Amino acid sequence: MIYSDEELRKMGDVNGDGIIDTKDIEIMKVAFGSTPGKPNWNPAYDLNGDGKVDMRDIGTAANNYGKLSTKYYVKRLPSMAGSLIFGTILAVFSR
Ligand SMILES: [Ca+2]
Ligand SMILES: [Ca+2]
Repeated sequence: MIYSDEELRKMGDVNGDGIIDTKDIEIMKVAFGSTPGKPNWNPAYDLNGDGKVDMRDIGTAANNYGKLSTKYYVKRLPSMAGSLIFGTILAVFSR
């Protein structure tokens, strides 16, 4: 199962690199307990949108650990396959 970047962000990919891993959980730990107005507050880390970053948000990221978005695959496509796809897209749009 591959998710869109937007879906994955809501599931815990707070740094937006296309995978939910320890980096995301570390970022959220720094913001733990934050609420709007606090210096470490970032609404992107409040996954359930209840106005604070707590165990429920970090739990969501932990439950989704290892899930990937399309971005993760695009970044890792071999350059040849990448340019082939890019060339195809260009060809379609330049018609
Ligand atoms: Ca991530
Ligand atoms: Ca929350």
